[in-house]
Parts: sequence; C-alpha cells; structure tokens
Amino acid sequence: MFNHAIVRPPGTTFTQGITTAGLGLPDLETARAQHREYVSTLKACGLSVSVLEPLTDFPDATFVEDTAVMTRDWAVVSRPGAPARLGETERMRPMLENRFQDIGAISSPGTLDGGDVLAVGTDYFIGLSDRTNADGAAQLARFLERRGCRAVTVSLKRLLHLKTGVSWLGGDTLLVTGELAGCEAFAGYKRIVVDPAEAYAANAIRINDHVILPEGFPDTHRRLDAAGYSVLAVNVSEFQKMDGGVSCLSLRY
Ligand code: CIR
Repeated sequence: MFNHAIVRPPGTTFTQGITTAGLGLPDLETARAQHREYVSTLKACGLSVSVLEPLTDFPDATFVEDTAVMTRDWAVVSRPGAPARLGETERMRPMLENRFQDIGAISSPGTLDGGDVLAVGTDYFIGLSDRTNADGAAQLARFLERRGCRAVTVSLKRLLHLKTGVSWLGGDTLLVTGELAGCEAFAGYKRIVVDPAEAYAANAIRINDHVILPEGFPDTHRRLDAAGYSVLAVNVSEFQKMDGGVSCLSLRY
C-alpha cells in the first residue's frame, strides 16, 4: 500500500540528458504535459503527490527514482552511477530529511541508482549494472538486512537498470522481459513475460489497486487485463526517448 509519491517535472534542459534510445530528441512541452498526466494518474491510484521544482542544472533530475530508495519507515539516499547525475541527491536530501527519521546514504566508492532496486515485499533485488556497483549494492544490502529485509543481487548484461526489465505486480507475480525472463533469482515467482517487441512495457508500477503501464503496448496491456489487473496506461513517449519509464518518474512510499 502506497500513500505518497515524490515527482519532479522536467526542467528546461531536459532534452540534454543522457540517452541511448535513438528515438530522437523529446519535445519539452509534450514532456511537461505527459508529466502532468502521470501525476494525475498517481493521484487516481490514491496517492498524495509532492511536486518538486524542476532543476535546470541536472537534465535527468525528473527521473527521481534514481536518487533514493524508500519505504514508509526509512529512506536511503543513493549515489548515482552517472557522474552527471551525482549532484541530484543533494537536491533530494532536504525533502527526505523532512519526512524520514531513519535515513541512510550510499557513500563512495559505492554507486547505486534507485532504478536498480526492486522491492518485492521485504525482498529486495539489486541490479549490478553500469550504474550500480558491488560496493553500492553491498552498502544497501547491509542497511536492508539490519531492518529485517532480504537483499539479493542480480547481474545485468544489457539493461540500463534492473527495473527496466522487471516489475513487481503484487503477490508473487513479476512482469519480466529479455535477459531477466529466465533469471534464477526470480525462479520462485510467477512470471508474465513481455514480448521482446514490447520490452519497454516491462517497466510498470503496481500502485494499490492499479498497474500503471506505458501507453502503446497492446499485447502487454491485454495480458495484464486478462490476468485481472486494473491497468492505467499513460503516454510517456518523451521520457522513453531519454531512457526513462513509468517507475523512474516517481518515488513512492
Ligand atoms: C539516465 O540515463 O540516467 C536517464 N536518462 C534515464 C534514467 C531512467 N531511470 C530509471 O530507469 N530508473
């Protein structure tokens, strides 16, 4: 059950962020409109949403998920693996210090992007990626284990982040794609495998009674409908152009 979300609309430098998508430059006004729609969708799921100021000095700062890991009881300030994003955490920290008493932080030489951390109840899967190194993962694992949670690392080959390729749909069901579909770490779960042609739709978020899915992925949408999920599709095309998906745009607790 989530009650709150933190988001940050794209700033004027948004189109200068990091991308490998090869889908062309996003349109800033369209991105802003899509972000407003995304916030409305979070509210439709029952969340109160804190909207932070856009940051012009950090083009990727709209992808707030990468700056922290949190539950309602604690938060960990991350340490993003992309040098250009390192400073984003200091802009998130005051908000976290206002809300959480139990706060941890990843320190050098550790790096960790929140997009690499998938919570499945109290089980945490931590992707080892170009952004999250073993030291960062080990620091988070220690923090989690002291709070009664389990931490498991998953090595990524091609995916940007762990949650680019796997999402928790609630209960014991995961939505997975590509290199994660046959991953040993997820063997104990029911898996809905996304068609490679719709790989982007593997990044979805279960929020209370709904699953937020990117718009434009009819096969995945149909399969989630058929499995009984209440799917809310949002158009995030401009964020896809910058390698971001529906999870990256919010921190939820
Ligand atoms: C980046 O490369 O860092 C951003 N352009 C996209 C971050 C996406 N975040 C996420 O998947 N959690």
